[in-house]
Amino acid sequence: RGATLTEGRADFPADFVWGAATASYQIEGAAKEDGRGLSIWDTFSGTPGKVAGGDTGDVACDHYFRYADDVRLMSDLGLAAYRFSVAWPRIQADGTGLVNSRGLDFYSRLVDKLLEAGITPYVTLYHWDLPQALEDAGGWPERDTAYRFADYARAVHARLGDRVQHWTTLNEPWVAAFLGYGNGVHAPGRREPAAAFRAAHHLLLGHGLAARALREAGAEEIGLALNLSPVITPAQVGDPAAVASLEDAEAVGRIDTLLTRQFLDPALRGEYPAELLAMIERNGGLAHIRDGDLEIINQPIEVIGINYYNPCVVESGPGQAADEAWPGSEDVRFCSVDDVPATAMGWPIVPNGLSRLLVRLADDYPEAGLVITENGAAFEDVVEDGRVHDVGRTGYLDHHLRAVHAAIADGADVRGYLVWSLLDNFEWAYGYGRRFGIVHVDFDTQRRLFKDSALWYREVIKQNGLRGN
Ligand code: PNW
Repeated sequence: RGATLTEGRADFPADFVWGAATASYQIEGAAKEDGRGLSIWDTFSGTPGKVAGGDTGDVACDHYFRYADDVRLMSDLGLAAYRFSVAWPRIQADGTGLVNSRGLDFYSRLVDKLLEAGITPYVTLYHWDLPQALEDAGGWPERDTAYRFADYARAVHARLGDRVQHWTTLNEPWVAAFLGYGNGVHAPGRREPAAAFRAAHHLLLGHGLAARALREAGAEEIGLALNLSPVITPAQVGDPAAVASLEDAEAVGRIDTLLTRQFLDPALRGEYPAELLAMIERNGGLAHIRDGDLEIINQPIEVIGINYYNPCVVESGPGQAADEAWPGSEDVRFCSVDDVPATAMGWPIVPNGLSRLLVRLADDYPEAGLVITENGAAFEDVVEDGRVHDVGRTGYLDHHLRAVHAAIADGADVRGYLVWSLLDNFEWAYGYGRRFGIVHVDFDTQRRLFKDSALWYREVIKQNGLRGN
C-alpha cells in the first residue's frame, strides 16, 4: 500500500494518519469544575497507599483550562489527529440520568479548536474514569453498568457526532477489568478474580451496546482499543523464529487467550474461546454470560486500536499461577528480560514485537483495520538550558515506527500512529513519577516544553516517514 524503503528511508502510505494521544483523568485536572462528579480514580488516588507519592489527578496538566494552548502545541507539531477521552462523570455526575451540558460544552469547545487547527479528533468514550456512584452500585462486575455506558455513549454522540467521525468505545478493557478488579493495582482496587471476569464480559457488552447505538446515530468509524502484546518465550525476544517447546507453547496460549482472544474473538467473531470459558468456569462460573450477549458484542467495527509497549514474555512454570491479574493461567511464569534495554517502567524495548503483533492481527482478524492508538516510552528526562535531550524516547519511537513500516510492507492494514503521549501526565499508580510525553510539563508552573523527541516527530510527520541514517 505504498510503503517503500530506500536506503534506510521509510516512506509511509500517503493517507497514513500521524497523531498523539492522551486520556481525561491523566491530563484534565479541574476535578470539581462545572458539575463533574467523582470517578473511581478520584476515590482511588485519594486513598493513602494506592498511588505513588499520594499523587492525584486534581490538577494534572490543567488541560481543562489550557486546552486552547495545548491545541496550539499540536498544531505546531503538525499533528493530523488527536486522540482524547471523555470523562464520564463530567457528562453524568452519577453515571446515569440527566446529562450535564456544561461538561459536554468543554469537549465541544475542544473539538471546535481542533477542527479550526485542521486536526481530526479521535474520541475515546471510556479511559477508566467510571463514575463512583456506579462503582457503589457494583461497578463493571454488575450487568447494569454496560447499559449505563451505552446511554452515556449516546449522549456524547448526540452532542459531538456532527463533528466527530472517529469513535473508540473502550480503552484497554483488560487493564480496567484485571488490574481494577483482579490484582487491585488500579481503581477501584478490588482483588476478586471472579469479579474481574465478570467485569471483562460487561465491558464487552457495554462495547457492543455502545457500538450499536453509535452506528444507529450515524458514526462512521467505530473501534475498540486494546493493550496488545505478542506473547512470546524468552528465546523469541532475540530470535523471533525460535521454536517453543510444547509446554511453553501452552503457557503462551493461555496468556494470549486472556489478553487478546478474550476480547477480539467475541468482538469480531461473536464467540469466546473454549479455553477461556473453562478458565471463567473455574473462577466464579459462567452465569453472567447470557444468551444473546455474544450477538450484541459482535458489532461490525472498522478499527482495532492497538496500544503497544512491550511483548509479554512467558514460559511454562509447572505448579505456578502467573499472578492475580491472570486468573486461570496455571503453570505460567512471567519472565524478566535482562538482555535488552528497558524504559523507566522497566519494560523491555522490543520493536520487532510490534511487527509480529501487527502481522498476526492482520492474519487472524482481517475483519478490521489497524490503528496504533498508543505507543511510547517513559524515560527519566532532564531539562538542561531549556532543552530535553530524550534520545532514549526518540530511539524508541524511531525503532517502533520502522517496525510498523515493516508490517505495512508485509501487508498489514495499518492506517495511523498515535504517540503516547502528547504530554507528561498522571501515570496511574505511578503518579507523576513516570514521564511519557513528547512535550515536557513542569507540574509546578504548568509550562510546556517540546522535548527533542517532539521536534523529531514534527520532522517525521512533515516527511511522512523516516529519513535514512
Ligand atoms: C496504558 N499493564 O496503560 C494506558 O492506556 C495509558 O493510559 C497509560 O498511560 C499507558 O499505557 C502507559 O502505561 C497500561 O500493566 C497500564 O499491562 C498498565 C498496563 C498496560 C497498559
